[in-house]
Amino acid sequence: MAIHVKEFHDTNKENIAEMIEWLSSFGKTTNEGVTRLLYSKAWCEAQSALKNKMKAIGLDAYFDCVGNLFGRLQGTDEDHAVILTGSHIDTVIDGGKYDGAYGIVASLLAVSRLYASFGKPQKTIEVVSFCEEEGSRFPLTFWGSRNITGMYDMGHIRGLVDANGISFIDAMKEAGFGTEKFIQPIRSDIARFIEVHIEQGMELERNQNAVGIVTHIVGQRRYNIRIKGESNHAGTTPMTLRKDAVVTASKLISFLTEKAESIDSQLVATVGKIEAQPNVPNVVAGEVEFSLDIRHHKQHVLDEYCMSVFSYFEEVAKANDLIIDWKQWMNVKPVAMDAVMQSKIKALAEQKQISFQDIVSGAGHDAQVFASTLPTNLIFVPSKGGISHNPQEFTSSEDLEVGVKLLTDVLYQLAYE
Ligand code: HGY
Ligand code: MN
Ligand code: MN
Repeated sequence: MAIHVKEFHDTNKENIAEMIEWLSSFGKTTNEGVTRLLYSKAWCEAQSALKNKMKAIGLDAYFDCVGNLFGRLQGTDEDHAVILTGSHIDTVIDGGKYDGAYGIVASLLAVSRLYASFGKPQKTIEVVSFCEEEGSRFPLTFWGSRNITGMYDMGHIRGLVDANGISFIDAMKEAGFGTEKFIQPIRSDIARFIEVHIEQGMELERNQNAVGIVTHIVGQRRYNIRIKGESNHAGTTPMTLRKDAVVTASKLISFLTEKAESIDSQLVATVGKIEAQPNVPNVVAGEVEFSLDIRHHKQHVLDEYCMSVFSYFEEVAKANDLIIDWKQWMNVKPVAMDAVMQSKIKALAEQKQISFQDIVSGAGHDAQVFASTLPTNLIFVPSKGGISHNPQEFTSSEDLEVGVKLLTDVLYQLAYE
């Protein structure tokens, strides 16, 4: 089937790399990273600057009441459901310039090129800047996309506070959201979602492919684990009489790490955050709290791993007369991307001589929230050295531009043909 691909003249003076630099200026850290946490000052400034950018392109820009930002290019067929494209505006603490931001900027550029080259589409396209995906400020992820799909509402944030004790609801109100001033977030008029994102791994670079067409996104489970032992004097408490929460934590962390390595080579388990109390050198730690992030693209592997880890935790607690409890605060199932569209994207890539491969996403994405309810696709561009969630995160402007070009072709096919 001959693919109908039209050349687009790029009317944008700005290019993708300049736009990435511009967006990364909101929340820039001292070591060239980016910290843009939900409802923070940098977040507010970035969202309002993007709204102006959307208006400048000629899109109808608007917020919903949780702070998702949309730029709408109305189609001539008013009744057809919306083709949604975009990514998240929030970042991890001291993260990179591209995670999330690239997907938003690439979608803006693609839509502005299409509008400049072909005018109004048949089907409405909306560019979205999701308010939050990472779970970096509050212990809750996908706040933006899960509100749009109706998986979350205001009830899910009750009692949540950030590291400074600021409540989720107060932070939202402080940023001007959470009020009837804006439309409700839940949507039933979306036909499909497509996201471009940096790979955040090193497969594309290693295989020298320009894009990754994602087949599945891994399932993810995140926990907070708390160990309650007994604080005591470091000098006068014999080793055999201690209830040392740090020693216990080290046992649990060694077990869960070895178990992950032995159970399946593609399973990953990460303890990224750990706090000891009272956290002073001459006191046996009475309490330790640590995070656990577990990922795999098969549900039964996640189930098997969690079962063995938590039964081990129970054994250790019993044998050492300690309290070990855990709270799951994230549970996202592994999902498959839309296979029909995957093959169309491959055909477009071939047509444009863009090297591509299938790829499983080890990172979580808003695309996995939509994939459980509507046809969804995710396209990766390479990350230099596979580095991400780090100020060193980098993708060349050539690689960024390939992703924009492919997204433009895909949106043309979806909304103009
Ligand atoms: O943690 C992740 O997988 C994503 O970057 N939020
Ligand atoms: Mn991320
Ligand atoms: Mn991301």
